[in-house]
Amino acid sequence: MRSQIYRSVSNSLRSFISASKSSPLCAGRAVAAATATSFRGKAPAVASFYGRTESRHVPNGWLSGLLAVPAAVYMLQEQDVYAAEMERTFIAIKPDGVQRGLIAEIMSRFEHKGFKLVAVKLVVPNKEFAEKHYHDLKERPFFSGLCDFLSSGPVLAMVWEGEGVIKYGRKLIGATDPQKSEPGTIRGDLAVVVGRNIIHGSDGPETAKDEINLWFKPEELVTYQSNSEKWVYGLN
Ligand code: DAT
Ligand code: MG
Repeated sequence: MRSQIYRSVSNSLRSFISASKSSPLCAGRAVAAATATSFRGKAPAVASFYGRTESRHVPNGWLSGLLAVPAAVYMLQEQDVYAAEMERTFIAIKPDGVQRGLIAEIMSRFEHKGFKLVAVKLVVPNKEFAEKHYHDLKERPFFSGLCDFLSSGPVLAMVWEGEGVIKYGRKLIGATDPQKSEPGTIRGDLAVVVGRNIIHGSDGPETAKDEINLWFKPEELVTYQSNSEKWVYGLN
């Protein structure tokens, strides 16, 4: 939905741009990287627009006309505009992953993929908090032991942002039981048994929202534009 709105805004801009194509505005090289944010407390979303124009010479006489054009329109000139629909997901390295020195390894997999870290903190949750986090599993026989374990030591709580990060984050993590996780996944490469599977990741948009709100205050989420985004996102 958001994506459609942004695409339609982009399309309008492009129509405007092509209408003025015969003017000397197709000049210069520019990279447009405008980030529209709509973080009102609990429902974060970011849309980024990236694009590129080709270099051309600008005859001097055209300069005054050029200055009269709104910068945003100028920068979107003849560009392939990419409207990314950003999501955020909650990822936690459990006490076993922290104690085994796997923080950097795990974070790098998300980072190298192209996802963006927007919140991180090291906390020792108490058992009541762990029970809230795993509330959907309270009927399971392992529930109490699981909550004891999560509250037994430091947990690295994180929020990662990117297009498709909720679903793809789960792919990076791998199957719940490391015996069934594919090699190449975090659990597949770094864990052996289900009771010590080192990492948690939200399993859908609703849980992502709930878990981010449980572990983080809204002001702990950092909205910023990463330098690499213009290389991670784009259309050809
Ligand atoms: P996931 O963490 O992949 O979302 P889940 O939500 O079903 O998996 O379970 C939460 C955690 O509970 C899981 O990471 C490890 C533990 N767990 C799941 N099934 C288990 C089992 N059969 N025995 C012991 N622990 C289990
Ligand atoms: Mg789960």
